[in-house]
Amino acid sequence: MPTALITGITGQDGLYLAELLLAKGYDVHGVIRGQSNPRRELVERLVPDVRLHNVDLTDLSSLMRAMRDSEPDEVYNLGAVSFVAYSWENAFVTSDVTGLGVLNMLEAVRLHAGNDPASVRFYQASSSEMFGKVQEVPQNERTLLWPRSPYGVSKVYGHHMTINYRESYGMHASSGILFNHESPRRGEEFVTRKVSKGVAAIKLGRQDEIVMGNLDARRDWGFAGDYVEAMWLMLQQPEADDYVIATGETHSIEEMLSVAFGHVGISDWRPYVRQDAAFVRPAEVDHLVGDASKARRVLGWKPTVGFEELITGMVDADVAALEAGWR
Ligand code: NDP
Ligand code: GDR
Repeated sequence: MPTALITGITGQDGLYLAELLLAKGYDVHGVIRGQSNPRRELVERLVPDVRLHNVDLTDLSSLMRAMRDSEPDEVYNLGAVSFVAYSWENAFVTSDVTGLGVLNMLEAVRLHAGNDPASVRFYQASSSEMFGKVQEVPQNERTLLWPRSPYGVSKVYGHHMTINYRESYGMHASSGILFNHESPRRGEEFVTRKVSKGVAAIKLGRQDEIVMGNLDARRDWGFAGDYVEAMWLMLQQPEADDYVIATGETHSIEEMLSVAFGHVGISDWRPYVRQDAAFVRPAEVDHLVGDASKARRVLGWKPTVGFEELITGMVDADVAALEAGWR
């Protein structure tokens, strides 16, 4: 039975990845931070077979202890301060966790693996935010990186450090450059979930409006369940490498609003959406769209959930949760 260690187990992707690996027969370990993490109960309920370790990405010794106690064949580094807007107000902590945290994890893996650096396979959760002010459309693995936020800059650091450890030490370290992926488990601070939850609450008469930022931005949105499959596929390859994972389709925030409101029978969303400068970012990434042809060719990966199905599914899940009194 292979063993995997996941950082970021309490997040959207960590939960889907844990479910995927457990279904494949892995022994799954997860790291959880904080002395009283409010999401521990969720992890214990959804994936009770995962063994949890108290670890923080900023603390190398705690990572080394988790490596020693779990003895993983595969490490998935999903932990990060991941909300782009927050990263301007908290640039140091973002750099510490999302940037230097990757170096800590790579060092823990390298030191644990000893004379056989490739014996532990490593996945780094890189991001389309690294393309930022896009230098070509669509973006692929060779597109010049031009990050536009402290989060994006931190991810570029982690991405290059992963490549550097692969090249310097012969580690089996892969970087997945993932475009936005969503699900009913998405954090409520992100735009798709903010909209799905807001639309559900408006439909049920519990909220009057959604207050938002830039409605012109476009994103390449896929389903998180599909994207964790790509992470696993990367670590099954004989050679480590970097892959863009995306749908290749973009939609604007306005289109997303139209689909979400349309699904609950509201054809004109404009009276329900108010823009507020508080949600507009100091710098924006406007035209992210990924070219995942390498992943299709080498990994045999392709997305299975389309944009409308993704958004309407999220609205349905939020309506059901609100009606059931879960949220
Ligand atoms: P989430 O924000 O849902 O989860 C982030 C995870 O990181 C949480 O489990 C969080 O734990 C953990 N974390 C934060 N700080 C620390 C720390 N100091 N030490 C240990 N763990 C920490 O992110 P997603 O699941 O959406 O994304 C997973 C990864 O993929 C992230 O690295 C993200 O940047 C990256 N990514 C995500 C994309 C997406 O569209 N979802 C696209 C591209 C990349 P806690 O519960 O304690 O806060
Ligand atoms: P993003 O996701 O920044 O792409 O990062 P987010 O959903 O936060 O924003 C997407 C776009 O929507 C615009 N927007 C708003 N965003 C939020 N959150 N709230 C609003 O009210 C709002 N109004 C408009 C934003 O300006 C932006 O253009 C996500 C994260 O998961 C990262 O960790 C990951 O690396 C990238 O996706 C790929």
